[in-house]
Amino acid sequence: MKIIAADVIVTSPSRNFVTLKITTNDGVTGLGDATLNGRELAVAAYLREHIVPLLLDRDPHRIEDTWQFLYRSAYWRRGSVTMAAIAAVDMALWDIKGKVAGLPVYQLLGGASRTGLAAYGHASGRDIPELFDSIKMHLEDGYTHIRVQTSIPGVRAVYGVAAQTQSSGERYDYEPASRGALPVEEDWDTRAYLRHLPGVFEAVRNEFGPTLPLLHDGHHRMTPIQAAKLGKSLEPFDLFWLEDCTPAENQEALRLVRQHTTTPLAIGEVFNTVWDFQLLIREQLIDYVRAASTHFGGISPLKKVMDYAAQYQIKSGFHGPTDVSPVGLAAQAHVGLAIHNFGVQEYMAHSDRTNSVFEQTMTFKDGSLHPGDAPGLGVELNEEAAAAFPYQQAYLPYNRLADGTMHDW
Ligand code: KDG
Ligand code: MG
Repeated sequence: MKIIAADVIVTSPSRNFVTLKITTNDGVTGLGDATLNGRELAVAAYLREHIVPLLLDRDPHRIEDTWQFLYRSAYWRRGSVTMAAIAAVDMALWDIKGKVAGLPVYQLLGGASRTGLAAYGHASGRDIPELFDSIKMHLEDGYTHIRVQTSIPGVRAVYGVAAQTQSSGERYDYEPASRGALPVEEDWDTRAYLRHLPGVFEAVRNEFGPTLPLLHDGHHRMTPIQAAKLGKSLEPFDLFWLEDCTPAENQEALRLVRQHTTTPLAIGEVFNTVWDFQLLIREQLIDYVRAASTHFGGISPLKKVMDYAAQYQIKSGFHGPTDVSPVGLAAQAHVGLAIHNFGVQEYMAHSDRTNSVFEQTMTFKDGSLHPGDAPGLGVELNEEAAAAFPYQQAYLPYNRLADGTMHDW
């Protein structure tokens, strides 16, 4: 069996997605997600110009060897563009292997360790009543775990907070905040945030009781001591996790945070490789691995990092916002179903338009996500539908402090 074609498809049904489609001489096809939000075309060019020519005539069954070849032969290792491109190849080859075997990918990874995946949804509100409505709506939709993000007095727009009131069944996408030639500028005030957030969680606990697993994303905005203070002040509200409390570049910062708080920590959505987690796992500085199959080199390294994490009782919490395509989401759902140390899956649900382009076997029922039992990943790309939605330039927003200083978004 050999690869005879590899095509890169860029489509924007509700947002931009980059998909790699590999075809074999037997007519089997496999899909991989290569979407890098805001920098999509860099990955599309990397694939088209530098990877597709290397794939032709290769044996699609040699997944590990192809991964190592693409990683090592580039010499210039790691980085989000390179790793998203390698991820797409890895996923597409697992998809093909599953189709040839007649098995869903999770069966090839060791079989199901559970009946389905617990998922968390994104509740948000510009004030407490709106936040409560959003939490209720997510509970009605079946979510068992809820991420809580709120506005902050004095700050105009905050990451993760829908700019409009949400009603049941209606989706929101805060990323990118707008499409167009330039990214949108937002503002930020960490001290106001640290003062406001504990009261919000207190109100949520008073309203929804002690048992509901609650999550929060700090989106890389705090210094180590600020993160430690937040973790400590949230302890009475028993969070399931506090995510990205500090910027990921300084991993040693987590040592300081850990010394001060027992609030569980999740980190790694911007990490690209297994090596990025080495220190954090070995020193047990985190509780959840936030990698996404798409930005992390695919299914193969995701399984490896989780096997390493298992030795330290660290669990998965794979990154699943809507900028991870249905192909990327399926890829990590197969991993999540198979591994023993699954924690929770982030699940925002894609728009109907996205789902009309990516036809899927994935289901979300009674709070449980399942990738389905079709051979391979369980996603097919409707190329005719995809062609109706051409690429649109889109950027993520960015932050400035009151005095104009750039800050992490
Ligand atoms: O493209 C950026 C998003 O993937 C990121 O901001 C989402 O932080 C995020 C999350 O936890 O889903
Ligand atoms: Mg996040």
